[in-house]
Formats: sequence, C-alpha cells, structure tokens
Amino acid sequence: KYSQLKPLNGNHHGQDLESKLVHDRGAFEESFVRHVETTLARNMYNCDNLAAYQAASSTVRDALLVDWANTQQKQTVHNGKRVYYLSLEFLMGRAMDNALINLKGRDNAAAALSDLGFNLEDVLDQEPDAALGNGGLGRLAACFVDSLSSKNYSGWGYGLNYQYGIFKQKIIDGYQVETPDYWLKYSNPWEIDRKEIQIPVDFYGHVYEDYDPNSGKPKKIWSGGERVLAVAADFPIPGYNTDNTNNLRLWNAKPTHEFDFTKFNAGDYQQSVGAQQRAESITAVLYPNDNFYSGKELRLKQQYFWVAASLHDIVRRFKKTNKSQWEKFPEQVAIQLNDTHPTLAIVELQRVLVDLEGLEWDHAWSIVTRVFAYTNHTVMTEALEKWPVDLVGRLLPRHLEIIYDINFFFLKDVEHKFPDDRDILGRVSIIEEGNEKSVRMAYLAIIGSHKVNGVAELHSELIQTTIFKDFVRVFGKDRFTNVTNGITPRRWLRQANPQLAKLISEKLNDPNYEYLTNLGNLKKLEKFIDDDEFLTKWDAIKFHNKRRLTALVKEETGIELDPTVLFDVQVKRIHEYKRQQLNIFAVIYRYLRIKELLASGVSIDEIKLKHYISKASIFGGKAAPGYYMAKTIIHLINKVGDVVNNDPEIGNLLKVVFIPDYNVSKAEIITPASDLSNHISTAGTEASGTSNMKFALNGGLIIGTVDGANVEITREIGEDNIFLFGNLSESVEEIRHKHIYEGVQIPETLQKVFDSIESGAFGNPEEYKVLLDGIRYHGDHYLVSDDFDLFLDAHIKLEKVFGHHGGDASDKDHLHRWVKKSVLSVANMGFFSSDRCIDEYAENIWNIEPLNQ
Ligand code: T68
Repeated sequence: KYSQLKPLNGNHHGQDLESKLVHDRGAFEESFVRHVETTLARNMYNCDNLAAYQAASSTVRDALLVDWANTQQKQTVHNGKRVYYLSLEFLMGRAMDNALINLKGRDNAAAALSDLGFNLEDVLDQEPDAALGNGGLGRLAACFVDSLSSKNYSGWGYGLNYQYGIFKQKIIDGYQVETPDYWLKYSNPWEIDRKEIQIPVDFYGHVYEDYDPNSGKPKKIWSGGERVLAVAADFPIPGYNTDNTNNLRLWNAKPTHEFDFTKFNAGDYQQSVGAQQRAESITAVLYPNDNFYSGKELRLKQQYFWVAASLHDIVRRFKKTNKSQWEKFPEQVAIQLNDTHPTLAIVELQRVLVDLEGLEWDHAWSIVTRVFAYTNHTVMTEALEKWPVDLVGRLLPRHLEIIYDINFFFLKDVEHKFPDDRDILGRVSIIEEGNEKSVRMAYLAIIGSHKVNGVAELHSELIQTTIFKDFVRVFGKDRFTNVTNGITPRRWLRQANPQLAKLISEKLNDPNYEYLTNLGNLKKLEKFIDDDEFLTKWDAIKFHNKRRLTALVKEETGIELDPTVLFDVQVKRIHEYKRQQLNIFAVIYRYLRIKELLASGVSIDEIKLKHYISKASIFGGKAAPGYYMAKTIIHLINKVGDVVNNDPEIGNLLKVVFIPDYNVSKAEIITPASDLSNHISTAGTEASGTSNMKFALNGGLIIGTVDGANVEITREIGEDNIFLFGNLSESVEEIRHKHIYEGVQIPETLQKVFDSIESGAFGNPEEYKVLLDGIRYHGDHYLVSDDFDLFLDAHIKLEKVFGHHGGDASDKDHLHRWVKKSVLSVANMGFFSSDRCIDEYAENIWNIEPLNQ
C-alpha cells in the first residue's frame, strides 16, 4: 500500500492553499473572516483582539497543516530512520509569531490584520504561553524540535499535554504566591485533537506465569489492575525556510469507560464513575520542581503513562511497514531520553519485545541498547531520580522484575570484568540498598543506552569523573560524549529582537535572513567593528529594547526605570546553586556604601562620577512551591527593592526590581534589553545554562563563573568580552570540606550586609535567618562567602568599561568600548545555535541524515 504513495511535487491544491494563506493578503483576510464567522461563530462587528488572535491563528494553523500532512507523507514514503525526542517538558511559549516567522508570512499577516483594523503585536499578545516546562530542560526541548524541523530531519517530540502548565507567580507583599495556569481556558488552535489515536495503558495488577502455546516455553503475563487511555494531541512544528513540519505529540489521559461491573455493585456506581474520572488527573498538572527529585507516585504514573503510550505509537508505526523484522528496529528508530524522566521506556521496550513479541532476552536487549541514548542535565545528587522499589513494584510489577533481570545480567558482566573488585558491584547496581531500597534511574538509563551525553564540556567531563565514573570503567570512555547545548536563533534573535536581526541581515547583505540557519555567518560582523555608524545603530537598538523593557517593568511593578542606566539582569529559576542571594547581597552592599558616602557629605553626582555608575538590578524567576529557601530569596529581593526604590536620596543611581511570573514571552522582552546578565552559579553546579547564550546572542555582556557553557562561550567570544570571577570547580569540594571542619569566614563586606539585614533594614530579620545561617553556620554549600569579594571586584572592573556610556557622547572611544564587546559577542555566538546541537546528535548519536527537500 505504501509503495503506491508518491512524494508530492508541490503543485497540488494543498501547497497552493498554504502559500496563499501565508503570502496573499486577500487570502489571509478571507480566511480570517471565515474563521470569525464559522469557527468562532461571531461577526466582524463583534471581534476583539482575543477573537482576532483566534481567527488569525486558525488561519496560520490551516497553512501549517498543509505542510504538516505533506511532511508526514514524505517521511512515510522515504521510510528512513526517525528520531523521537522524549521529554516530560516542552516549554514552547507562544506559537503564532514563531509560525509566521518560520513560514515567512509575518509582513503579510501584519498588513492583512491592519486592513481589518487590528495591530499584529496586540493580536500576538493575546496568546497564552504554552508553559509545559520548568526551565532550561523544557526550553531546550522546544529549541530542539524547532531545529529538527528547520534542518529537515524526521524527528518527533513526545510529551504530556498538561492541563495546567507551570504555575503563575504573583508577588504579594514581597512573597511568591502561586496560582494555577489554566492555559486551555479558550480552545487551543495549535492543538490537533487525535481522538482516534487511543492507546490503553495499564497500572498495578499482578504478574503470573503461563505457557506460550507456540513455543511451549514459560512466559510472563502482566495483568494490569487499572487502565487509562492515552489520547493524542498533535502540535505541528514548522521549520524555518523549509516545508518540513514535524510533529510534537502530547498525550492526554482519559478514562476508558470499561467498567468492571462485577466489582461495582449498584451502590458503588458513584464511586466507580469517580474512579474513572480520576484517570484525567495523570495529565492534569506539570510538577513544578527544577533540579529536584520529589518522588511522588503520581509523577511516576505520569512517566509510565507517557512512555508506554509513546513506545506503543512508535512500535505501531514501525510494524506498519516492517512487520516483525525487529533487527531493523534500530535502523528505523532512535530514541533520545531527555534526562532520566523517560527511563522506563528502556524497560517497556524490553517488555514489549520479550513478553509480547516473544524475542529472546539477549536479542531484545541488543535491540534496546541500540535504540536509546540518554542526556544528563545535572550532577546535583538531590536532583537524581531514585524511585522506591516498593512503589515501582506496586505500580508496575512486571517492570520491576525486568529491572531486576537487567541488573542481574549487568552485574554478572561487571563481576566478570572486575573479579577482584567486590565493592564496585554495590556501587554500580541499579538497586540502591539501604533502609528503603530504590531504583537508580540514571544507572538504568546508562546501562540501557548506547550513548550518554552531558550538555556542556565541563559538565560532560564532570559526569565522567564524579557521579558516573564507575560506568566509564565498565563501559569505556566511548559510551560517554558531550553535546553542548544551543538555542534557536529564530525565536531568540529574529523573533525577540527584530531590529537587531534586521541590522544584521543588512550588514551581512543577507536580505532573506539565511544566517538564521547558518549562524556561523555572524562572524562577518567583525568586519564592522570600527564602523562608528554601525556601532551607534547597534547601541540605539539596545536602547530601544531597554525602553521596551522599561514599559513592561512599569506595567508589572509600577516602578519607573531610567533606560540610560546599566540594566543588570538575573532571570532564571530561583535556586541556591544559581546564587541569586549572592547578587542581592552585592546590591545591598552597594546601597549601604552609597548611603555611607552620602552621609559623609559626598554628593550624588560625585558618587556617579567617582564611585558607582547608575544601574538597575532586574530579577525574575519562579521558586518551586515547596522550596522555602528559594522563596526567602525572592522575599529579600522584593524587600530590598521596597527600601531602595523608595529612598528619596537614591534616584536613578540604584533600582531593584523583581518582575513577576518570568516566562518565555517575558524572556523575549527581557533578553534583548540586558546590558549585563548574571550566570553566577557555584562552579560545577550549572550543567550548561542556555540563557547565557540568549543574552550573548542579543548583545548583552555576561558576568559569570567558570561554569557550564560559560566556559565555551568565553572560548568563542574571547576572554575580553566576558567578566569571569569566582573559585573554580576543581577547588569547590576542598573549600566545602574546609567550611565544615574549620568554619566559614565571612568577609567584612558580606558581614556589613548581614548586619544590616539583621538590624531589620529589610523587614523582620527572623525571615532571613535560614538564609544567613545556611551560610554562616551550615557550611555555606554554595560558596557565597568565598565568591562575594570576587563578585564585587568583577563589578568594579566591568563598570569602568560601561562607565560614561550614555554620558559624554564626545568620548566616542570610551562610549564604544562596551558596544564593541557587545558586537564581538554576537559575532562569535554562531556555535550556540541549536541547529549545531541537532547536527551533532544526528551524526554522533542517532545516526540519521536530513531528508532533502
Ligand atoms: C537544566 N535542568 C540545567 N532541570 O540546570 C541547565 N529537573 O544547566 C541546562 O542548561 C538545562 O537543563 C538544559 O540542559 C533543568 O532545567 C529541570 O527543569 C528539571 C525538571 C524536572 C526534574 C528535574
């Protein structure tokens, strides 16, 4: 049947329709009006911005669907290897602007909407963020699906369609308050319901042994106790400058309506319906922890539900063309595990092959290990998943048996390889013994994969020398590799910073923005490093973007920022290891010093000239709802803001703002507006970081530690264009040890800060006791005391460079010193395109090639 399918030649009705909707003003308008009248059942006289967004996005969606259907057909006909990216999080943000950019239909849509009396920007602003992720890990997945499509790979994403994304953050009296993110309040035009794709997923129950009537051999049968349906919702992922439009499939949990009438007598009717209804709770909500394992049963249920449905779908697609030729499976399928969250997929595939398809254990296992690869995103022990054996055994009895078997055969090999090392067996066992036995998911992921990668060079080195070092001995160095993270320049340059993207396209003589898929071309900007006019334009764009952020800050917080001052930004999840506390302590120190100078009779103007430049410290980020310390840090930042911003002596010399509810669409405003951003994690803790890349690509300079991808960013853009400070990762363990055995030394500068906090300058000092005591008395695990003065010094140095910026315009050399660093950053950021990541994964891990258009 499939051999009869012919690739489409592009001249059929669908392609015409797609092209028209996106590129023809009249066609766009006609479709828009039709959607208002039919899809929305409204009329043009009753069409507000929200309705306009829905009608416009339905129009763009119609265009996308044509490419999407053609892509699926092309990929089916080609019958090549596909990659499946399994991620519990896809932090997509808004879809419409991105789709318009990738389809090159933005100008047409703007013109058409304007004809109809709407402003494109206002219409785009109506779209709720698809916030199905926490932070870097989820956003990485979103960048990767964009690159898979843009670089013409056949690559699908598989995840969950949470009804509630990451919570919305409100700041009330300086405290974080969480409210639910019911993002599907209005129908979602980007989601194509695939109600016909329903996959049953079982939980609980028991395992028994039976005989296979064909082979006469014993065989294990799992009889599940609870069944839930996985129903597909598809999201088309358009590529940039290509028709290739891949699929992101997110599962919804639905009740089966298969009632067990024998169990439920008439009186239990109510209860039985209730139990069915609870099926939907599996995909109700995203767990809001970033870099932290919390071990909830519902989370494990989510993981298995998603993994079982996705694998079933993948296997079904394989069997349609290949029947049971399992040897071909690894030639047709590559599966990337985004962290350990989908590790059960390894066990599930082994179960499908052995229990359901009747393959021998070893044969099945050799297939499994050729299919999977695992990406690690952290070395921090509190984030490593370890599920209690009891829980796994109850929820997934057959899977636990298989895990034990995998472990048995693995340990046998290890024993054979290291006959004289008894200790290694306990260290590498998938099962951690102890009070509560648990399954170490990372170990299972390594054993079941052919490649394991970290996400930046330093991080990949660290996993091989610390948490996984025994596995390097067991499997050899070749199982481990590095793929440094990247970001999509379509969203993070073209969409977020249209003016800069345009200036670059002009300077590169690249009117079609080809550089967005060949980001190395940015290098050519270096030619203009002494072109005054160019530097002035560059600076003016930054200023424009700062004004845009100023408006957002005013709207969100009521605080008025002066866009000529240094914008010093730290936006990311709030976490002790990311050290927002280090940043806010330094801000407090600055404030105290300014107050001292003022008190000693130095004037504000003199302070500005000789001591401190004017700056605004801009924070944003969510704390996990149960993370008390992170919430305390948010509270402190807000209280410092209250004091500093309302101090009549200070004026624009210092402002402190906390932007509530940091998310992808706010990041698109904040990133292009930063002069300086903070990536100041304790060395060795931030696996990569990706916002560092976004800021540098937008001409913001970085103050950072020698950690994660900062190391490679420095190599690419040059040491002179980044402000590094702090203790190095190789010293961290020793320093921590010293803290514990010899106590922590608080430098005078930091002591001053602690004294002022304890005097009640920022509200009740009791509230900050945990924060201060953690540093003073509980070992200062994140080395705040050790890096504090180094951080202050780095600021003195960088502020000298920023200096008269925005001041004396006749001092062009000085004025442009900062701007030149900004240009050199952007010019050398080509390496950090997620397109480069995807090519590396494709070549070194997945063994797939792009499908020529
Ligand atoms: C981040 N991890 C890393 N985790 O912290 C960051 N964790 O350095 C890296 O750049 C990024 O991954 C991409 O590789 C996370 O974002 C989580 O969000 C997370 C979610 C659930 C459980 C544990």
